[in-house]
Amino acid sequence: MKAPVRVAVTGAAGQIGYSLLFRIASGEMLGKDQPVILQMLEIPNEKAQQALQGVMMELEDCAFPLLAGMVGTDDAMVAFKDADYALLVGARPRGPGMERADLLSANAEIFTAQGKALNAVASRDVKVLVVGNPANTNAYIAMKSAPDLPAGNFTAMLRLDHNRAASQIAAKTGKPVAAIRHLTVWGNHSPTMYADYRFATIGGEGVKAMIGDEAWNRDVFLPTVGKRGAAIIAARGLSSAASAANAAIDHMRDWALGTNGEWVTMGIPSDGSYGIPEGVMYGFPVTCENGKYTIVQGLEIDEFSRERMNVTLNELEEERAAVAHLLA
Ligand code: NAX
Repeated sequence: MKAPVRVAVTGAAGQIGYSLLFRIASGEMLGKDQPVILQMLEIPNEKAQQALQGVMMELEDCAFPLLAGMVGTDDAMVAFKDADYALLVGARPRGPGMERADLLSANAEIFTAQGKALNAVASRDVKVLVVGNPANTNAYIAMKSAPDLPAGNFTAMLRLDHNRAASQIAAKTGKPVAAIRHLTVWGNHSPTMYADYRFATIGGEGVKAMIGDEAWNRDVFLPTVGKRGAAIIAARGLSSAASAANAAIDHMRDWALGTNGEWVTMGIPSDGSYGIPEGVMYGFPVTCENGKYTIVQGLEIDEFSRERMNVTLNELEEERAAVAHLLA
């Protein structure tokens, strides 16, 4: 058996946390041979801390063979101590009457503090995934607040959008979702994201040709994927939780254990590829190997795609500008 690794999860008593922690502890994220120590962070509020205690009791009651230890805390310095993986799920939701700028700055405060704590106490190789919204900008803020850690350790979750896109294509083509290769989602985790199946194949056949109908892409596919989060809220009365936790597991598993050449989508700091300015936390197609991701290169960007990629980039630039003064 391997030595245990430390996995920090913030927002541990929330909806996503409840779907996520049990899967991490059962080995679905890092493998059935990898013991984990869960380090869970919640806000210093009696109700939240009590709820966290309840989650920890349930984790205990599962008697997971791979769960080598647990810490529940309201202190980021404790939660992130020597963390090898950090899933930043907790965030400030938009309250009644709250403007977008207020939401950005409330979250900037959280992710500045958490970035600093990671910088101070986490493993130098910590792999960070930001799930809490606005995920890309929160990840950017955490990255900027952790100057002693490699910027590439910070990522944002686009995987739910990727998985949603894959399922829509499977339904449209009548093919199994597992057979879809080379799909990606560019940009921000928001309705502006650009899900792109131009390079996707199923059984070696091009998905674009299989679907054939350009209008479906623009009029059905992109709005369906972009507004899927809102559709879930309308149907369930609550935001996506199990599917978000599942996407977080997929993201971390693939980053840690590799994708065998398959493309996945990760929000990562741009290296300038595809004309996306360096440092912007943007969804790219990547492959993962030996714990590292690499952007898929050489894809042709047509006019429609460039336009879509710019719309989502502009939104990210606006978000970045709105929090710039807080990072100075
Ligand atoms: P919940 O409100 O159920 O849970 C969030 C938990 O985080 C709460 O228990 C809260 O006390 C805690 N929290 C808040 N601030 C914290 C802080 N500074 N430190 C530690 N804990 C803190 O929300 P849930 O449904 O679990 O969603 C969590 C976040 O994921 C939200 O920001 C949500 O918008 C975002 N999502 C992101 C998705 C993505 O694809 N990137 C999809 C799903 C989800 O909407």
